[in-house]
Formats: sequence, C-alpha cells, structure tokens
Amino acid sequence: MTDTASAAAQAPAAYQGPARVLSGIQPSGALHLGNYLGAIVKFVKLQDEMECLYCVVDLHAITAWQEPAKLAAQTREIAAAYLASGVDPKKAIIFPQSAVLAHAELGWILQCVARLGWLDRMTQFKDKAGKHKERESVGLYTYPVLQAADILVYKATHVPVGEDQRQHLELTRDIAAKFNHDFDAPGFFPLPEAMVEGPGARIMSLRDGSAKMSKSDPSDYSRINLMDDADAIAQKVRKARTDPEPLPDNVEALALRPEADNLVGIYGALAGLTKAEVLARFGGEGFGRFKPELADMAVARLAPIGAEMRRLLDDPAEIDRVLADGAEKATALAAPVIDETRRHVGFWRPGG
Ligand code: AQP
Repeated sequence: MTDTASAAAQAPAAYQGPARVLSGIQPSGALHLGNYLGAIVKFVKLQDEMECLYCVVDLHAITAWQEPAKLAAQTREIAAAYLASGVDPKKAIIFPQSAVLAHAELGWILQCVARLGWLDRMTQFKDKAGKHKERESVGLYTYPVLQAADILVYKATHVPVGEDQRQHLELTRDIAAKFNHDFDAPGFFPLPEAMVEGPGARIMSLRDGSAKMSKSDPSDYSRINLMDDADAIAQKVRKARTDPEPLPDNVEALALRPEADNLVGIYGALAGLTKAEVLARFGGEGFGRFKPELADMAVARLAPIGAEMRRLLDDPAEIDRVLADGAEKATALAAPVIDETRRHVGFWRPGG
C-alpha cells in the first residue's frame, strides 16, 4: 500500500481498454459562456470521435445548498443546454449523475484510497471555501474524489474540461494508480487524460479579467448566460470592463491587459480564430468598435442555443426521455466495473 501522491508517477499506464470520454456540469446555476466554450463545445466535437458519456452532476451540486424544489428543473436545464448545443443522444449518453448509484458507491471506496494530504492541496476548495472552510460541507471537500469516481466508474480515458479542473484530473490519476497498486490490479483503472486545450479553456469574468467567469459570481454582468437574450448579451458586452487603450496588433501586448486579452480570446473562441487572427482584424481599433462586433458574434452563436433550450424546457418530456434512457445505459456500463471493483476490494459476495 502506498501513501504518497507519487503513485501515478511510479505506475506505468498499462490500461488496455477502449478510449471513452466522460464529463459533466453541475446543475448549480445558469450556464455561462465559460461552461460552453470550456466544456460543451468539446463535448459536441468528441461525440464523433469516441464513445462519450455526459452527465449532469447533481451529486456535486448539493455540496452547496440547492433548493430541493428547483434541483430537478436545474438538472433538466443542463441537459437542455447539452441538447441545444448539439450533443446528440444517439451518439452520446446523457444522464443525471444521481440516477446511477455506482458513482456514490465507487466514490466511497475511492475516499478510502485517496489520502487527506492530497485533498489538502486542492486549490478549488480553498477558492470556494475562502476564509470559513469549517462552515463548508464535507462533500465540498471530498468533491474531487467523487469526480474521480464519476470518471473511473466507466473507465473513461479522456475528460474534456476547462483549465480550472486540471488539478482534479491529476488527483484522479493518482487515485486510479494507487487503487491499481494497492489492490494488485495493474491497469484495472485507466489514468485518464484531461482535455483542457482549446481557445475557451479559461474564460474570465467580464467585470474582472483576473477572476474566472463563474456561475456563483454575485454579479450577473460578470458572465454571459446561455439563456440570455440578444439585448442582455449586447448590454453585458457593452458594460464589460476594459482599459482605455486601443487593441494592440500583437498577442504579446495583451499580456498586461487581462480584460482586453479575455475579450479577444472570447471573440476568437466564438469565431474559430486565434488571438493573432482577431488582432490582425481589430488591432488599432478602440473598444467602441470592437465591442459591438463581439456582441454580434456572441448573439449569432448563443441566441439559437438559448432559443432551443427554451423550446426544450417548455415541454420537458423529451429531456426526461433522454435522461432516463441515458441513466439506463450508463448503469449498464458501470455495473461490471463496480462488480470487479468490489471483487478487488474483497467485499462479501454470495459464494465468493
Ligand atoms: N470560466 C470558465 N472558462 C472555461 N471553462 C470553464 N468551466 C467553468 N468555468 C469556466 C468548465 O465548465 C465545466 C463545468 O463546470 P461546473 O459546473 O462543474 O463547475 P465549475 O467549474 O465550478 O464552474 P462554474 O460555472 O464556475 O461554477 P461555480 O461558480 O459554482 O464555480 C468544467 O469543465 C469547467 O472546467
């Protein structure tokens, strides 16, 4: 048995199974442009390349208080965002995390594998808990272990996420390697790869270029929500914080201008352009000219998604069918993994 985080470094990645994608989003508030560009855009692309599972991680959402009367609706809203953005339930499995009990079961087993010292290093907990960590739920602290279970219960090999999740993926690899080592099961769990790369990996707040765009930011002007209408999007872009200088003509000059850098990055991510290509188009222009172009680009890309989400949410029967079907398929995929995990751990089994 090992007790350091170096297990992943020591263990060769001997996993032989198929490539599989798992990712999820919490139903903890309105989805924003960061969630869309950092995660959902990648979900859509990957469904044509690998077997994909996309969950709505409601077990994670309750690490902070969620109104019980709203949680199911919030879960449907995330599913609606997946569908409206182009995730196709014929290609990818879409399901609510809490509907597949194996997540919680493996989560507990992995809590007994992960070390306290590993969790103590997680910066997202420190960011979210702030100065009063003793008031946070235990679940918020152990959240990254449940995230490891979400991934490993399907033996997923690839995890499309934004930059903020990179550290949690490293932890997942350490947990997988330690399980494989401790239970003498080389290659049982894969050491999954975070797929962070991409122009939308870290979208920043419209009010503060040094803070990430976030559902929990108290200012709605800090983010563009997927369900914002065209007027709201235009207004938020217009009010986005900037500096008085015109846009530069080279990317290096954005280094000390976080708000300008963020807006150029957003335009590029939405338009499929590099920052250099955006600056080739707008370098030398003031924000008075750039912001309306950015607003038009954001509206063109997001308004149809918002409209489709509203249509789906008007009659949630279609969403519920997708979620129920996905839960059944995900449960079937997780069953043999949890069964084998139980065998490795040595739990009682009839006749076993
Ligand atoms: N600003 C962002 N830029 C790029 N990607 C982002 N993601 C989140 N914010 C950005 C990615 O979205 C996916 C789902 O995130 P989540 O809902 O599970 O939780 P989160 O990372 O805590 O996201 P939020 O929206 O910022 O919520 P709060 O305010 O609760 O912290 C993940 O892949 C994440 O990387």
